[in-house]
Amino acid sequence: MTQKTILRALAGETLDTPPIWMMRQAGRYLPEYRATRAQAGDFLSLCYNSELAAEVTLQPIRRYGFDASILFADILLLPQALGADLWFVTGEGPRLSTITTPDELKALKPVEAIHDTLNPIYETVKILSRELPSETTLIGFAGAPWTVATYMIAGKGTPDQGPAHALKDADKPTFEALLDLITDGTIEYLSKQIDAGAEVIKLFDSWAGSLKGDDFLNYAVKPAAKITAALKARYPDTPIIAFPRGAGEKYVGLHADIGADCIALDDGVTAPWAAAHVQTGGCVQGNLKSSHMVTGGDALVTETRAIVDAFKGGPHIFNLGHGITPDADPDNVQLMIDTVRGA
Ligand code: 1CP
Repeated sequence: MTQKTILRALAGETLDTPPIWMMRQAGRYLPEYRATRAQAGDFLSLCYNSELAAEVTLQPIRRYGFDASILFADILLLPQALGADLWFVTGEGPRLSTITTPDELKALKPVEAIHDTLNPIYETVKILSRELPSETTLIGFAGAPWTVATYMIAGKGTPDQGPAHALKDADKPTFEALLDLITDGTIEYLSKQIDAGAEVIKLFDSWAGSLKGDDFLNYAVKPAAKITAALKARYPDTPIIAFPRGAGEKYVGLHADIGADCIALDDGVTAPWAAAHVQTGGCVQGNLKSSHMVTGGDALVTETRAIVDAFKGGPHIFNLGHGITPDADPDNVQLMIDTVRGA
């Protein structure tokens, strides 16, 4: 049976044309997303409305024919399922009740309870596995424990993850117990996504870059490795993409250290460097600056071709180095796709 292109790349195959999808491909830059989000009421209602969440997941597939779709949800639903309060402030972003003391940690729910909240997400996955075109791969995801912990500790997004670093330094046992709880919850959450039909899993460690020295090993690499080991034991055939954003030189060796089939690259490394030092370990994905989706033009075409060229000697999935932003022009996405497929 001919496999889907994304699965072939994740299995280590070098393809003539890299398969392509885009981080945050369902989102505010698309008018059809804004319409469905308005219909749902607010962002969280959209996440928990399985029919509408499936609809916005399908929108970029219909418009562009990407090779993969990513479940529409958010990394902050797991903290909510563990008992944290979660809401979104328009124009500012997420807010959560904070976990910084042993008592607050103890008040969270046990891992087994998360499915009560997260069942609609599994339902979205089931709808998608029925409705996606047969050539499109369905990616499930979660936040990596450190990144999720930074939001649970600070109660919001922070530029330097200061509150999480402060708890790590002031009360390591509480910090590490929180990370362990998130790790165990993530394993159960992702297992249910795979049971429901997710074919690939991606772990987003958006704030891994602020972990220095041994902290990177202990709080980015080890929790991710624990999650991949647990998932591989249960689902040996489900590929895993790890995205330790901002890892820089520490990207080297991560396929093996995390046990991931693919490492996603931000735009802080050059493609030729990553081809020589990271792609040697397995499939890579990412690297194009998201700002090209705003500015477009010759620079987009030149940079897209350069990335395709740099990674042509090994397994590669074309993607951005981070999520597309709401001010992006949908026509620039089409230009990127045409450039990759026509290159
Ligand atoms: O107003 C809106 O419609 C909300 C904007 C939005 C969207 C479209 C948020 C709020 N989350 C999402 C969806 C989302 N989030 C997806 C869905 C699928 C897709 O990619 O198409 C995914 C994979 C995420 C993952 C996510 N959420 C991450 C990791 C990836 C990354 O971008 O670094 C993070 C850090 C979040 C937290 C979050 N959720 C939303 C916002 C604005 C934020 C960032 C907050 C901050 O600035 O720290």
